[in-house]
Amino acid sequence: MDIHHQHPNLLEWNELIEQAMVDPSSEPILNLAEDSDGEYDAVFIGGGAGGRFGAAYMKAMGGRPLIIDAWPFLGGSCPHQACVPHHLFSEAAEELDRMKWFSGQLFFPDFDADRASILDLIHLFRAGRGTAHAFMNWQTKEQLDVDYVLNAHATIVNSTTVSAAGRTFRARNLVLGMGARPVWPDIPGLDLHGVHDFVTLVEELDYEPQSCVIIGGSKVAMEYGSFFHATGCSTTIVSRSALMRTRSLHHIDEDLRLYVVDGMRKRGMTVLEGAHPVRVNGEDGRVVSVTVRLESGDEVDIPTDFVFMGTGERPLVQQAQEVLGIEINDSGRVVVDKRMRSSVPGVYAIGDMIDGPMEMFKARKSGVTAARNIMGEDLEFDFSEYPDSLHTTYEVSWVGLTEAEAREAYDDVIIIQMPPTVKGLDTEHLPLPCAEGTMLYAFSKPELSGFQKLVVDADSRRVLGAHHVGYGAKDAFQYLDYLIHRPEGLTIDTLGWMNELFLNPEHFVQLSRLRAGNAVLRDL
Ligand code: KPC
Repeated sequence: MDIHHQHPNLLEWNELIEQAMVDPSSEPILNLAEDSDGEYDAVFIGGGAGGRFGAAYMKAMGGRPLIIDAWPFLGGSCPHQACVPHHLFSEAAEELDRMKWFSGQLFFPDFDADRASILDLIHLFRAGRGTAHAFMNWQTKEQLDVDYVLNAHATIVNSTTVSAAGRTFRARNLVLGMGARPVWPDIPGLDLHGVHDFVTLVEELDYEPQSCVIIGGSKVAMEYGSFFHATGCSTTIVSRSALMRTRSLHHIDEDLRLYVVDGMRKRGMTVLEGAHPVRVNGEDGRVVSVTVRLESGDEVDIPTDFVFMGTGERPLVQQAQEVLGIEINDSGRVVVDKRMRSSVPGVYAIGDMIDGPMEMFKARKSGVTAARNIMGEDLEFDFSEYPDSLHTTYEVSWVGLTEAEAREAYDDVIIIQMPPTVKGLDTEHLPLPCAEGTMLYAFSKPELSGFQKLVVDADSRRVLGAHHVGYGAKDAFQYLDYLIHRPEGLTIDTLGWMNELFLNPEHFVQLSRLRAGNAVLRDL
């Protein structure tokens, strides 16, 4: 179907995408300019965040990009199965958590677990995700003027040629952005009905789980586990590593980690660290329990009707490996340099195909980095340092060094923290920190009102790291990241002289100002 001369609105796009999704024999969707027989500057294989942003940037610079994607929509897994549903579920988890703590108090009704349904939220997501898909297609065509072929599998012929939708496309460069898919370890019983990952959850869940065992200790495990548990689906996490101590997360401050994991336990979740899943057991083809070897060596059977896999993802590298002989590292990711160039000349890789966090900023910026290098710029993208976050029933955000890392690297480190660690202070009853989203907790259940820590080098007075559990502060960490990683850094004096918006969630401004007058800095 050639839609280049048509201009579907969002509703029409939505219908077109929906039809393509339900009909496996549906035609490819072609949005190709008249002169599309010419050579492209790059074919972006995969129109997820990396491919879409890379192609858009290239077009804006006067280049000729083409995106090819097997799905009938652009935007990739984020709006379809990954970050968008996760954010919807995490927002629901936050609301449900508040409703449970305040059940029958103030203006809150009695909490009704029957109305908190995982399935309802999945249906809500499935019914609504098409609007994001439609917008991605509309924006990329009408506003960004990028050529694309959707609903078509791309076959790599060589490093300058790709075929799709019965056509052959030539390009000076290929940019590989085919994304990643969840990977399951080799444990007996994973073929039973009732075993899901974040993809099959939104695509296939067909019953309301009553309890859940999560295998793995990843961000996904913590985030989805907190959501399931908040709906009343009693959840156990089985993790080999201590939570938030997996290799994929860096700069996790121990006090922040303890506040987060204790908070999960306080809400009734079972967190088994140092535990190994042995097998998933079934009856009549359905999950009934999981056998787990505990840290002690004892084996226990945990009854459950639902198993959720939070054991990580692997990129889709097979075609590039077989056809191009591209170099892959031990963790299955494409090896690239800081310009996103792979081992094959003219072939770039971006997003979840390469090492580093499987996060949006890396996907989009790696796509843009590939595009700008292809267009002749000499641009490096170093994503070894970045701000990070996850959801439990809280927003958890962090950037820069932990207290322990800072003490290793600097002689004189001070900590600004709320609640402070002072023996005998009885901080369980301290209504601080309080800010957006924690005021009700602060006045009713103060120990639930969050945690924050600022790590400062007392000699240079520079902020080295910031760590926060609460609400409303996550976006500030984008800017804290920028400020503290500038060559001149961010001093406690500059931070303490910012114009805070009353009880700003990070609180760091007010607390920094209380100490900035000291010639010799001290903890607070
Ligand atoms: C709707 C939304 O912004 C989340 S999906 C983003 C996909 S993309 O804009 O291609 O990064």
